[in-house]
Amino acid sequence: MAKQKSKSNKRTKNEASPDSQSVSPGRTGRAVYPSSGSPVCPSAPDYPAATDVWPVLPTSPSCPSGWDHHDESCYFLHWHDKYDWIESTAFCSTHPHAYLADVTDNSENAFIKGLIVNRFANERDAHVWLGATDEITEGVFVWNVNNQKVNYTDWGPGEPNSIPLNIREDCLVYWAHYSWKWADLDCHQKCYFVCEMPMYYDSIIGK
Ligand SMILES: [Ca+2]
Ligand SMILES: [Ca+2]
Repeated sequence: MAKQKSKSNKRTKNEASPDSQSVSPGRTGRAVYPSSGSPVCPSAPDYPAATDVWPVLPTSPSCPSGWDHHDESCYFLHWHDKYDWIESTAFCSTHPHAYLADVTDNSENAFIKGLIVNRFANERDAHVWLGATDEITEGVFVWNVNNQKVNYTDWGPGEPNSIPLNIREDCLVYWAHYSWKWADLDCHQKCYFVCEMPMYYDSIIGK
């Protein structure tokens, strides 16, 4: 019985299907699903114009408004209010993928210094936090974002000096007094700070 039923439903190669008219690619851009066989995609000219349907992605990565671009990162110099190091770290983290900045080479250091000098040209004693501390092991500074040891450095004269002076200065800062070279400083001091985020996330997520 089963064999006979199957045979009765089978069409010959040249027999027209009731759905044969809808098998041809449609003009709506959608694949057409016939009652049997594989769906058929429309030919290329039937696709809508890119600007009509597809999301427009940036042609090159960019930074959010108010952030400055260098290399593959975006930077935000927080200059309105001063916060201690922990508060500054938390503030940066409120923006997706951002963190208190790490500085890994001379190019990045020079760029951030440029932001600072531009903003604080008349400041003589201001500090700007960076995201490193030697709180775990005295004298060994580590970037907070990835626990990497601080290799590139730009210490001011005599810095870091918490060990020779036997004072508690565990957090990394730019200091105007040293023409914005680095110093270690008491983490509880209130300072300006710089956040950093990878430019990649801005372009993909759009935040
Ligand atoms: Ca960095
Ligand atoms: Ca110091």
